[in-house]
Amino acid sequence: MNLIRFATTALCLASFAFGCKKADEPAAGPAKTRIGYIVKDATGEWFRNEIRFAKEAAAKDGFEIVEMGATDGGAVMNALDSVANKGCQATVLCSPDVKLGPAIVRACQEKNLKLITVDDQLVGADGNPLVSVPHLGISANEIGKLVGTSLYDEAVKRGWKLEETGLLALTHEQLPTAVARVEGAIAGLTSKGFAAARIFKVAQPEQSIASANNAAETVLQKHPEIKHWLICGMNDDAVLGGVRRFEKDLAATDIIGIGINGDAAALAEFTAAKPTGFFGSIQLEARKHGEDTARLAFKWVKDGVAPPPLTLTVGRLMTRDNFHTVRKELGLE
Ligand code: FCA
Repeated sequence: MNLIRFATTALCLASFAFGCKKADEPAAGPAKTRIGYIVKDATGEWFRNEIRFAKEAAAKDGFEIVEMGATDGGAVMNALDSVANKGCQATVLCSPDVKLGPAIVRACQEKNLKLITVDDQLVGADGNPLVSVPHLGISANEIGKLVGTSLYDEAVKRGWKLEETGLLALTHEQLPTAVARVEGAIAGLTSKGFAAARIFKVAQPEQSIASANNAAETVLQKHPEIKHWLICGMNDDAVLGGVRRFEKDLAATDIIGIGINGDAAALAEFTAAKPTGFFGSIQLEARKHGEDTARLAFKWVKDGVAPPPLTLTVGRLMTRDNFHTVRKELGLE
């Protein structure tokens, strides 16, 4: 009898426990919010970093990133389709062609996809920035100025005669941020008294090391009278292309190149056994770009809070002397 009572009680308890467990199980809740992250150069280090930091933010805050690369206009349209089909209600975008602005905005409206741009701001038919699309980018002109004044300071430190010194400015007119960076560098340099007559601009048609390398060639051939060279461009790749070409004909000590981004390629220059012509890079806030754009998009979807229309980030000069410190302070090491 006792045994039967015990067994019955045990059974009751077991079923009670089982019942409780069932009641405790979370009801199949909605899937996590998904945010698209579409970039013009999915294998490029800058963009790998941005996506890595976006994913870190997503993991912390409980949402998901759907990443895609898009190297031309057609690919951007396909990527917008894809992220919408995968359930994203918002996407971050760095377009390979900023002039596609109005078409991109239309496509996002049709898909009910909220849009934030990162790095490269879209422009309208009139060539002006599309201010209706929230954007997070760099303060391109200020960062360029820092390049220019830093180039000047280092030339003076090396005791170069300014009459024998030229600036190779690698330009990329299709992209407003690239224009603003290079114009800023030129403004920074001339604000210190550097002669405009020894500023040599040349266009790099593509955003690549090879394209900058070819462009640099033409300036080098035309100006044998210049003994020392300063080099600026839109980012580390541009300046690296210029530096590598000039190093073929000149001693690395006669070249001061300062890039922008703080890519691994720049760090490799700083750790090379002997100093190269690539003197410095402006370290940008890669973590902020990735994390903040992803979080702003998430908040927009989840809480209906629209992102600020424009956020501009700053940069810091780093050279072989201080790059670890700068990167640690920015949470990059
Ligand atoms: C542009 C450049 C990148 C990086 C970013 C902030 O997209 O292509 O290299 O500088 O702006």
